[in-house]
Amino acid sequence: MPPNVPSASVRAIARALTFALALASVLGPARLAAQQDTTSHDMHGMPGMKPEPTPRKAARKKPARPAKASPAAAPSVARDTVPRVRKDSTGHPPAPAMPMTDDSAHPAMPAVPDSARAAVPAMPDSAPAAMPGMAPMQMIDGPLGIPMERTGSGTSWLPDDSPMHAEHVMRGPWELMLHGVAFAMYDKQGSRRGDEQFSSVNWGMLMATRNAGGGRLQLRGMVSAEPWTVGGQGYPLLLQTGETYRGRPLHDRQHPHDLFMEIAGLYEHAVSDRVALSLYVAPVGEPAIGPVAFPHRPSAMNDPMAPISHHWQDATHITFGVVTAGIFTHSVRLEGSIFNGREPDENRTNFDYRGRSLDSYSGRLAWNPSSRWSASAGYAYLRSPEPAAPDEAVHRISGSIMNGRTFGEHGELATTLVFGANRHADAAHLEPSYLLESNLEFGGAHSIFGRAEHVRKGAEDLVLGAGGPAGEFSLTSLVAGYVYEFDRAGAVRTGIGARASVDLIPAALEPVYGTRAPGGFAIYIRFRPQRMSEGHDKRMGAPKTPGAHRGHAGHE
Ligand SMILES: [Cu+2]
Repeated sequence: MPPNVPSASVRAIARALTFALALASVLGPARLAAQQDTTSHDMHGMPGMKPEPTPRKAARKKPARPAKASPAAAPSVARDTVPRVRKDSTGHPPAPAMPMTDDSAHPAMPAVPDSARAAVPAMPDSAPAAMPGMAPMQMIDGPLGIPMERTGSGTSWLPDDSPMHAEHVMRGPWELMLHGVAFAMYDKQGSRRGDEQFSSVNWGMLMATRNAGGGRLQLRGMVSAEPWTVGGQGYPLLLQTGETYRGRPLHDRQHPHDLFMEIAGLYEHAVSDRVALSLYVAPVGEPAIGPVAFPHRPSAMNDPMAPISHHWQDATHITFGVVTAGIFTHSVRLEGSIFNGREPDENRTNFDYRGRSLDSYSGRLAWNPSSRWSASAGYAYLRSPEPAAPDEAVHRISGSIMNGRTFGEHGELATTLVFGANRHADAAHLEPSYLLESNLEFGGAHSIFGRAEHVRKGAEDLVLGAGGPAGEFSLTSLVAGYVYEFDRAGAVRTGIGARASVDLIPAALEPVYGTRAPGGFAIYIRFRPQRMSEGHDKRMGAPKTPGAHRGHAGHE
């Protein structure tokens, strides 16, 4: 394929560089502060956080709050009805040696002057760098003892053993968590419908959680710079379809995500020691439909690119207007949503409410039978998802199975299987899609991932035009990738990755693509927060040195 016209390439490169610089300027101070300050951890440099004038002093003046969870209560986590503050990442009750407030929370790791560090054999180089993530480690679990790790996109559930990559700090009664990822990538897709582009796929999310009114309140804000760092026509991705650019449906490109990906509040409250209710209100958010959306899936964490079945499975993760009510036990959750069923328009920085109402609905059942597994099944009626065909309603059914586990010091394995199908209201049959993806982090610098998809898309989806092939086509996409994390010392982990894909398409599409096996590749730099905890079973496991299981920076 010929490269883009030069001016477009230059613009794209400038965009990528601007973004990389902005990211560096945001993350740089955080790392610096983290390395210099071994006694406290606050939110320097995090987007959206206004530093308090005297954050540490203010925090120190607060009297120590008594621990809510008594040692006797800890083993019966699943029976707790009131959300509790989990005092360390092992799930053990706070030991006397580990008071929970302020500076004294680090008795096991006193601040050691730089000059002295080398002389402390018991504390390898991980100690100083580990401290930033190791500030008073409190996590506000949900009602019924459901761990924070289960939090997926919207109100979806992940396996409890899914590791969280996040920054974390307590501010008074609030637990603040910053999640996110940023990729700066060069992407080249082959064949007649391919293209190449520099872009940055990215998102950041701030979650503020606190106990309130006998339940747990969580406020979320999630943003993406993709309207600028990817651009309105999206990045090249063969066989991808969905949404529009300049009034025309996109094909072979993935649209950028909106600036506002989520603005939502979630309140959960136990009504007995086994049952709790939840209410999710989101000016921008995700209705209860399908699997955990791919940006939040541990199994998709190292892959910058979207699944080609996105609009068959989880594309509703950005919806402008959602209300979801749910009832759940420790292992089962049933939810219903009403929402604005229109997909985001091509103005990526505004709120898409004009002329819209909560005209669509969905229901979903989620089941976490053990800490490593999560399954879901859902149905949605989308009244008018596409502006180009406003009279066309869509029925969507979905099912998913996720597995997550950690092993060794830092190893993790996450796998997701998804089924999602659309039926247009005027069509008699379903257009199905299947996805299987996995991410394996060996525990050191190396990670591998893969994704296989099979989806049926119509000529209209693929924008084949009046003279092109008609009907429906079975499309297969195979992806493999590798990430080498070369900077593992700080709060932000930096890796370099590569991703290759090959697609298998029917003979009818050969005239369009020029081949039956079009392919593509991308190389990229990936930034993400360090891993926050070692997963649920680790916390419930044998006692460890307090703090030794967190932050784990530097040493492998
Ligand atoms: Cu999306």
